[in-house]
Parts: sequence; C-alpha cells; structure tokens
Amino acid sequence: MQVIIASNNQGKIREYKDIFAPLGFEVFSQGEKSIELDVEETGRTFEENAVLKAQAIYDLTHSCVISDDSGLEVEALNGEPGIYSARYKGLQTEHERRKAILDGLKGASYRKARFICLICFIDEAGQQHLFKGVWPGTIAYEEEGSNGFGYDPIFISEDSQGRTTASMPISFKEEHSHRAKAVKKLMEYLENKAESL
Ligand code: ITT
Repeated sequence: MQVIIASNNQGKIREYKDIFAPLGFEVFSQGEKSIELDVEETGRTFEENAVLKAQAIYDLTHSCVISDDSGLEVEALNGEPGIYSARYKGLQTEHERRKAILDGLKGASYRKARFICLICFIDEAGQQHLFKGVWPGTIAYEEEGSNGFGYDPIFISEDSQGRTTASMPISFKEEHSHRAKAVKKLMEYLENKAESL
C-alpha cells in the first residue's frame, strides 16, 4: 500500500519511514510527491489539526494519507505548549523552545508532562480514522542527548529509567513513544480491515 505522510517535519517523516517501510508499505513524504503545502493549523485540538492536515493532502492526491498532530503537555505550565508545541511563544528554534520550558519550570519540583500524538489516516475511499497515543513522563532539569527531535532532549518518559528520550537508543522511542502507541492502533485497524475483506 502507498501512503503519503502529510508532514513537513523531517523528524516525524524519518520516524514514520522507519516504522512503516519494514512492514511493506511504500511511504512517501510530501516532498517526494512534489506537494508544497504547509497547512495552517487553525484547530483547537490535536484531533482537529490532524484532520485538517490529512484532508488537505487527500483532497490534492486522493491517495492514502497519514497526518500526525503531536505535542508536549506540561502540567505545571497549564498544559502548555500543547497544540502550540511547534511554535511555542513564537520561538524559532527547537533549542529556544526547549529552553523556554526549562525556564518556565525553574525551581519547580513538580515536572509531570506527557507527549500526545493524534494520527489521522484517510483511506482510499476518503474515510477519516483517528488514533491517539499518550506517553507520560517528566521534564528534565537540563538538556541531555542528541537522538530524535523537538523536545526529546528534555523529556524523561516513565519507562526510561530517568534518561531523556534523546539519550535513549532510537529503537526505544520506536517501541514506546506516543507515536508508536498511535501507530500500533492504526496497524491493528489495518490488520482487522484486511482480515474482513
Ligand atoms: P507538521 O505539522 O508538518 O507535521 P509540525 O512540527 O508543525 O510538523 P506539529 O504541529 O504536530 O508538527 O507539532 C509537533 C511539535 O511537537 C514538534 O514540532 C515538536 O516540537 C513536538 N513533538 C512532537 N512529537 C515529538 C517527538 O516525538 N519528540 C519530540 N518532540 C515532539
């Protein structure tokens, strides 16, 4: 099956290719299909934004599409950056956005957070399907590690024995992350669908 990843985030695209290619899917980025589109994320929830991104690419291509709206919710920052994770406080670089979170939590011992991933899969018939993954953890006191992307150097998941995601092997994130959990639900859906045909 051919599927287009409706994203311009190279970190996400790499993760989807690593997950889907070994399963026999032909995975294309927007760039590989010459689709120059950066959908405005005007939704109020991860769900709404995931649907907006997937639908825009489906309308252009009529191919199977996967979009991913994801982000980090920090409890002591009232759930911020949330759906604004990619543009937190209008800061331009991932490093500045990570620093803003560390600064926001300066002196705080309550550092609970979670990554959220909403996948919208649109099938050949144009039907939308949503899958959610949540990865609980805490925010580190300083950056550590260089794997992954985005907030990985400051996120310590519950299952990583105190290490940031960026300092764990890439295979750990592929198996445990918010994205991995949402992908597992999508795969279950696709397997059930194949069985019922
Ligand atoms: P697309 O909309 O083109 O896919 P984007 O980066 O704008 O790319 P989002 O709106 O979903 O995507 O924002 C997600 C942001 O949340 C992303 O830029 C990271 O800063 C952060 N994020 C999401 N998943 C992450 C992960 O697995 N590791 C680290 N940070 C992550």
